[in-house]
Amino acid sequence: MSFTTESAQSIFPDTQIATIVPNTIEQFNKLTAEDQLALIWFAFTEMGKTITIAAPGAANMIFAQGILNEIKQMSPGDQTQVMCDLANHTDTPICRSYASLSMNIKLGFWNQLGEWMEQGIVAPIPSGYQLSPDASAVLTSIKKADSGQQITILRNIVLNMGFNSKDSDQPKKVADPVVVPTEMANRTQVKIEGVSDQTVLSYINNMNANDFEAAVNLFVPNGALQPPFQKAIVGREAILAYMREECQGLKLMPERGIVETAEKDYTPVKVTGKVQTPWFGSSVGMNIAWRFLLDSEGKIFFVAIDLLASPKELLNLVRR
Ligand code: EQ3
Repeated sequence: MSFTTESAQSIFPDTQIATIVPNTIEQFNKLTAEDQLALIWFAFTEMGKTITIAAPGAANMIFAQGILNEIKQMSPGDQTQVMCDLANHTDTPICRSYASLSMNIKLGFWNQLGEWMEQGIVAPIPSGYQLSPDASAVLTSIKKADSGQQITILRNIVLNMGFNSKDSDQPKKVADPVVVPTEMANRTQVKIEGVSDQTVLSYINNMNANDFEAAVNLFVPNGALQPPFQKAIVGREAILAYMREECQGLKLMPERGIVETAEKDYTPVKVTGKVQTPWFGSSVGMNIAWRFLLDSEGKIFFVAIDLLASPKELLNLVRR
């Protein structure tokens, strides 16, 4: 019997993932829209003391410009209503447009609104806003999380806002412009303590060079990639589309790993290290594990990317 995408998920079962992320999001989703918006504002103000956010280039923001300008021209009451609608997933034209934006443009949209809220161009969270006890408890959980976990919570919340429908009134999905891979001569070559496998090294090097086609060619045709807290994405085409949307400008910094002896012709490899997102650069290093399963030809059959529960997990490379 060989591996399936399903059974591959249980390699390195001792890996401790950051369950604080889905748990906090679940609690957050039960709050009122007003509490949700105020809570993110407070969480951001708190985080902003230690980390800075890098605004995306103007070219990427063109697709959100229409709704941003519309909001800018509204009365403060209407601006607050739009933000509540987004949090409530209300069916409005703005909520539909928002849902069609790519992940990076959604984040850039809120980043712009946040700046305008600070400048008084968009209605701010009323000063003296009192969070409900439930919302305060969620804020306390967010404060307890490490910075990598905090930005993952915020990103996932922002990503789910708006209104998505399959009907014909739903605007077409907007993709980020495709970036050109780094020239061969300028690419970095990582070293991983304990791992010299060429497929694993090439995967990391290609991802760091934004060469997603080369990265995806390292997979078997029906290979799978499982992002943190998500279902596995199966097949080269789907993985490539995902990488183009989610992986531009990521910096993968693997540190160490372990290659297990092959089982049923498949070799499990676990690598741990840090990942930086272009949004926060070197001010936030997420603690990450990659759990690879390579086939007998050295192709990637499966890779799970996990956000780790604590930095201690970076050293958890136990054999089964
Ligand atoms: C204005 C304000 C503050 C208040 C208002 O009331 C409400 C809102 C929503 C506000 C604004 C919020 C803002 C501006 C939020 C912005 C959040 C941002 C920029 C979050 C960015 C997070 C990025 C993350 C977590 C990236 C993680 C990437 C990872 C882990 C990548 C992993 C991968 C690797 C390593 C692979 O090998 C394969 C692919 C994969 C992507 C899985």
